[in-house]
Amino acid sequence: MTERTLIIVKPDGIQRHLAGEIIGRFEKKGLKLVAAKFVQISEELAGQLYAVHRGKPFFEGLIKYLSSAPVLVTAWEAEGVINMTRKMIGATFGYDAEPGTIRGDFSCSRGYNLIHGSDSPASAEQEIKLFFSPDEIIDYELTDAHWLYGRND
Ligand code: IDP
Ligand code: MG
Repeated sequence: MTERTLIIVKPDGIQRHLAGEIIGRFEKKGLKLVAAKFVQISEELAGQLYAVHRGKPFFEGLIKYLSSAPVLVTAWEAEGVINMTRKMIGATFGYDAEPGTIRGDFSCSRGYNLIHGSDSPASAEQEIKLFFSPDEIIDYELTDAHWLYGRND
């Protein structure tokens, strides 16, 4: 079943000129970009995105970090997109993330880990709603869908 996920290039990703590199990985994988916006998000919105972490010792710092500078917010669509993108993103802390993953290749930090990706269909649906209205999510066909998603069985 087709799924969607919310991917955010966080402030350090933009400041470190890695937005193209990060987005390019998902493009080359064959995922379908369905929404995008470049914004500086408020502390309130950052708090909504990270509501599950409220009360944890790193929460205040996390909110300040995410709202401190612009971010690139995107939504992607594909069957199994959440699982695929979480694997491509890698473990939460840059120093733990495997080489070949985005965090493993570009981050050594605990909290400054370049990218957010939804972790379940339920959180993806909720998170996408925080950033995009339904008319900002574009319905279109990729011309190479046959070659990207083809099956031989
Ligand atoms: P995830 O981004 O891999 O899903 P979560 O556990 O959902 O990781 O944490 C959300 C974000 O909070 C992380 O991406 C990271 O930026 C930050 N964070 C998580 N744990 C810590 C910590 O122990 N110290 C500082 N920042 C943290
Ligand atoms: Mg998370």
